[in-house]
Amino acid sequence: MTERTLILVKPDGVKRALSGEVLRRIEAKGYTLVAVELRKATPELLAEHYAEHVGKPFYDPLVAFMLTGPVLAVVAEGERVIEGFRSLAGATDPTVAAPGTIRGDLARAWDLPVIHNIVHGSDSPESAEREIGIWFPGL
Ligand code: DAT
Ligand code: MG
Repeated sequence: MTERTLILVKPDGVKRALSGEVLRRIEAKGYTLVAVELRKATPELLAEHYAEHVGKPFYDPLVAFMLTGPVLAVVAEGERVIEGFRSLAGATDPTVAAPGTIRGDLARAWDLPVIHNIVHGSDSPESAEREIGIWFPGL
């Protein structure tokens, strides 16, 4: 079934000029770009986006990191794109993310309280619908 997912190139990826590389990998895999917008997040928007992480030790550093620069917000579409993009992204910890994945190829451990791993991708159909509504309410 064709579905949609919400992808973010986080501030580390945008700063390192990897937005195009991430879009290239999404398109090369065969997914369709539905929306792409360079945005500055806000604390309110991030509180909604990361609602599941409120109260965790890395929550405040995560929100602070996501405010350090623009993010590229993307909606991509395709067969099983939600799990497909998670597979392209690789494991959360970039040190152990498999080579060949975005995180495995392009990120590494940082000496900071929050992991910098280039991309976000929705983790379920429910998350995708919720997150697309947050970032692209018009879609
Ligand atoms: P993912 O982005 O792979 O879905 P997540 O939703 O569990 O991972 O966490 C959101 C982000 O928060 C993740 O991309 C990086 C950061 N993060 C997660 N767990 C962390 C931890 N234990 N320490 C520091 N940062 C963490
Ligand atoms: Mg997540």
